[in-house]
Amino acid sequence: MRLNCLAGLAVLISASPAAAQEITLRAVSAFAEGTEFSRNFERFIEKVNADGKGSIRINYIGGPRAVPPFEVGNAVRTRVVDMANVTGAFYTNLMPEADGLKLNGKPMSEQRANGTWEFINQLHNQKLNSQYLARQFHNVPFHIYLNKKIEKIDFSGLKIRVTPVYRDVVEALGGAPITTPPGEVYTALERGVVDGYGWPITGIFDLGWEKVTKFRMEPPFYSVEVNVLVNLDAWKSLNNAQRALLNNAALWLEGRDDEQEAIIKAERERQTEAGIQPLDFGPAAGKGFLDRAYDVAWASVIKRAPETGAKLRQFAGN
Ligand code: 173
Repeated sequence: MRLNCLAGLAVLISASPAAAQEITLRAVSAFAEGTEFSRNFERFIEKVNADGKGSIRINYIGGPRAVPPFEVGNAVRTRVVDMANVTGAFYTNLMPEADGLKLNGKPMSEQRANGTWEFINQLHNQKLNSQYLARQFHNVPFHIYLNKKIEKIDFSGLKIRVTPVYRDVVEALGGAPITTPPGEVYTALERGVVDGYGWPITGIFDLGWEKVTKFRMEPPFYSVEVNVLVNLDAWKSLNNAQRALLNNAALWLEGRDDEQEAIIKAERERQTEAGIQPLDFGPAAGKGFLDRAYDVAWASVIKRAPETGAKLRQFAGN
């Protein structure tokens, strides 16, 4: 009798629509596991897996050991993975407009309310076959870090590690850009293959780069953007409840940006303690640098994507 009951229960469970609809999404991050730009995505996964029990599960495959950073965009496009945590800088080959996302530092609540998110989502639908689920770190800027002291904001004679984020501004200021994924920066610095590198204000300690970094150039510039993308076919295969669950978790994730101000403050102090010296050339030089940095970056985006790039700039309002 007891066995019969259990057997009956098993049949009921396996036949119930909720169980049949549980879906697993395979996810990767373009940044190393457990480091600054994967951390909040990993918290997002934990939240989805807790809130979505029985309905949706994210299977986190991991960081760049699973898929090389510059191939993550294509892996989502072709559904080699269902979901990715990746910066637009790593898929500008598929979507030149992605280079313009760093130029919009407005909070996502505003970008969602004023049509920016929708426009960027359409671009991702068309060019990356993906849903633009969330954008993180709008309030975290980038810096150029150097091992050679400069007397003014001029990179002549310097080799600087870049991604598309920094390429235009480094070139405009006379530097020689060398593109590498994050995983190759430490060795390039150690061997003197580069004299400096672009990176956000946060995250260098995760990678041990403070051991091979002498200076941080001021001012900070642009806005970090790390996106959660979902392959569009995977997205369309979800039911309304599953999509709502992911959207809610996405808004929660975007809300984590409120924690960044304190993280940035602590990071700057820690860099000072580690002996990394700021190179600050004063407000006028700083403003000149920022104007130039935005001008050359927008010009580059608009050259590659005239109409859509111009529209992105309108939304950014700078
Ligand atoms: O420097 C980089 O690798 C880069 O482009 C980036 C973008 C967003 C967050 C961290 C790094």
